[in-house]
Amino acid sequence: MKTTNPNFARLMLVATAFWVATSPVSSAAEAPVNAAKPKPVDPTLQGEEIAVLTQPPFVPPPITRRHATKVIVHLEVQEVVKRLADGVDYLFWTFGGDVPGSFIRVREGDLVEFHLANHPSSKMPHNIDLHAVTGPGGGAASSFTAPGHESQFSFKAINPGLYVYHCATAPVGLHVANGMYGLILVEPENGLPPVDREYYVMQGDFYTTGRFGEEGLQPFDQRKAEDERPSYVVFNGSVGALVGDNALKAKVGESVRLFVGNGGPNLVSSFHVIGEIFDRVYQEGGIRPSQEQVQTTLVPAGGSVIVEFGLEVPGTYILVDHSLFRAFNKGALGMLKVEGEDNLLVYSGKEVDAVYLGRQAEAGTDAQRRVVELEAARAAAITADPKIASLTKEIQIERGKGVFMQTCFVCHQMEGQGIPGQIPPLAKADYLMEDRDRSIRIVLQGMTGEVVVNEKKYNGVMLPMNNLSDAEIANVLTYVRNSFGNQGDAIAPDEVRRVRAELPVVNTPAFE
Ligand code: HEC
Ligand SMILES: [Cu+2]
Repeated sequence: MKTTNPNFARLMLVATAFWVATSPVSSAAEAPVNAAKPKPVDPTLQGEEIAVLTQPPFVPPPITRRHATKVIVHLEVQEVVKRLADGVDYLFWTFGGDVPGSFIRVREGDLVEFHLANHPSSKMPHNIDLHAVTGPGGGAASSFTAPGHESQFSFKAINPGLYVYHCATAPVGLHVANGMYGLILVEPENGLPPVDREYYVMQGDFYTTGRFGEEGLQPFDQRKAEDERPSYVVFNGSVGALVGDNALKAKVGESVRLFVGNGGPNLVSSFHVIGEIFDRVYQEGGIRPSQEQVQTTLVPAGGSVIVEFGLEVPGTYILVDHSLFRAFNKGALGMLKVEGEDNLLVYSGKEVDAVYLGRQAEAGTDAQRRVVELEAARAAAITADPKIASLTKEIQIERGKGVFMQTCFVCHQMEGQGIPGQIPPLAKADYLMEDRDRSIRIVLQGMTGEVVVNEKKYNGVMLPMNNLSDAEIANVLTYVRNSFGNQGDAIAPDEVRRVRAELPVVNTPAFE
């Protein structure tokens, strides 16, 4: 039976697939751009088509053709703020707008013409390393793409299997931690055995300054990433991405194939479906079933697995990383809802217990979403009140004084007077007062090079202080802007958060 998916059509990124009768491989004479490097003609290729890409949890339809072709893949990198959990946003870097990136499906022997675009609104250059590519860097060197640009390279899919792709731009760990990974399936020449449903699930670990569930736009935390202490471990890019209304669906009697990836960047997944046994496991994403009747299978970081199972009994099956604190406390939990007739010969019992699922069961409910909206509205109403605003500023100044006395005064001195010729003053400092965002950036990023403050030149080094929280930076700047003869306004933690998010590498010492 063919894979049938009712939601499939509306999720296609590129719904067109077409054939061109003429030879797909242009000769050197027809393509003057490549004149210097004539491409050899591949006699095995017939025709040309545009790849159908899908967003998770959906998978493009199985390939039915029995010959190789030229497949054109268009993938666009987008840097987008999206939900990581209820009330928690994160600036994701994505292949195709989602985490994980769009699913790519080609056939063994195909020539893949890859177009990687980087949206003009991106702040960072990106590239792609496909583990399906045979060649240095897996395409990374040929696909380095600045914002607003597009790169093109081609590769022959000579190895069938389920492969991870990811960004490999330095610092690689950061790009992958921000969500830059996905799966490409190279189907074997004769295809995979038919099943009723196929889905795409990919695990990833996320490192935010705030703890799990701490609200607001959360910046990346370099130290937690180095220590491999994620705040979130999730399937398909967010807590609850496969829960409730977003659960995977199937019916009793059907067979299901999951293409499971692990983007990491750090953790290995112990992938398990509570209440099911994998009839077949294609270990590590290889193309032959290598094991049968498996309970839990390892998915390496930067690796994958294919699992297949039949469904005998209706109910809700829970997908987890069986490292259980990840599942129940950090988000690595999804659901497969199976409808159909009870089969009392196989199982009789009550539905999945809500207590067992804990807080994950409620993720994504309307009530929770509403509470987040109301809390945001309340916070906005409070800050809009001028009396509260001025009291807030007084509190910030007092708190900021504490930060200054711990952190800044050693160099800038007690009265902010600085040290002549070495440390610029903050007292009555024109440079400080000129530009709010710049002063935030100086604390986050540090400062070097020549600077003129109150008509005197300085050329020293101030180290970044990005280990201070948004609130601490807002408070210390509010303090200096309202002390030592300066007359200024308050700087809100939200401004610091915004500036920090605009500088995604700020927490990341350059690795190159
Ligand atoms: C290790 C010494 C040191 C510490 C600690 C330090 N600074 Fe600086 N700061 C400097 C130096 C040196 C410069 C000038 C850098 C240059 O010349 O390029 C500077 C420049 C600045 C500037 C821009 C120039 C000006 O006077 O307006 C600001 C604003 C500033 N620092 C704020 C802070 C704040 C706020 C803190 C505490 C959170 C802090 N600094 C901690 C050494 C330090
Ligand atoms: Cu990247």
